[in-house]
Amino acid sequence: MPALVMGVLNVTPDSFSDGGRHLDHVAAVAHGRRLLAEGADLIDVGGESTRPGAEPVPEAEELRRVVPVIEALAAETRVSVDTRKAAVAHAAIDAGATLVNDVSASLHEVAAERGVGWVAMHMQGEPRTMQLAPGYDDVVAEVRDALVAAAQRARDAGVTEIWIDPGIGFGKTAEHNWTLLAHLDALVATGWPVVVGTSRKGFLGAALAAADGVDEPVPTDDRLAGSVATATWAIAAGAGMVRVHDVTATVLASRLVAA
Ligand code: PMM
Repeated sequence: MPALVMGVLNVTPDSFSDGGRHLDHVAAVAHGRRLLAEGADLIDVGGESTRPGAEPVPEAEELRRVVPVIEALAAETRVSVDTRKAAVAHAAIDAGATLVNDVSASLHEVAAERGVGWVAMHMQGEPRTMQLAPGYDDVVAEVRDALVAAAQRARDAGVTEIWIDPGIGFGKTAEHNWTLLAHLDALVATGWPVVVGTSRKGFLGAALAAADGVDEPVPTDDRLAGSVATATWAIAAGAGMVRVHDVTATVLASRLVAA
């Protein structure tokens, strides 16, 4: 079976005009439907940016952003909620989400209590400061061991659908990211299903620029080739799901790898 493609739907001020207003919801739902039409298997709805340096979003604001969008899309497809807050996860599940995509890898009890799936993503530190000085002795072993421990905790708590994700760009240098991608087999070998998110991330902008011999990172919108190449790489290494903005090309890549 081809790897699943999770389409990214960020309902944040920098993605639409001002997350949380009715028009933003209409635009967000329309974008989610577009990702579905492009072949996404599920839509990942998030209301708090976790980009390096991002400030935390208050709970009420995050709820206002994501709940109406999840309600609309969950009637049409599987929806995951990208959140670090238990209350937001609960409200998202009430609205129809069936997967908690948890970049803090701390919400397994919510997933257990509500009988939904859980993605445990690895992050060193927290978004506001995580890129200041990431450090590991052995990034592959440390990320793998932390994820296996998290997955076991979730299984023991009663969660039946558990994914692990190396958290590309979350408290990692570009070299850490490339090393993790080069050794994804170590995560796949744990037996837990693996999710990978490289889409449009900064390390691709830098690598694509270096390949072109320029200093300035390639802008976000011009990272399609790098996003699809690394998603294809991850799927070929055994990832069961990739989290992407560019759904059409990634779905084709996923089918090609399966073929
Ligand atoms: N990356 C971002 C947000 N959520 N969730 C998972 N499971 N894995 C990721 O790699 C991941 C994530 C940041 O990317 P964005 O700002 O483009 O959404």
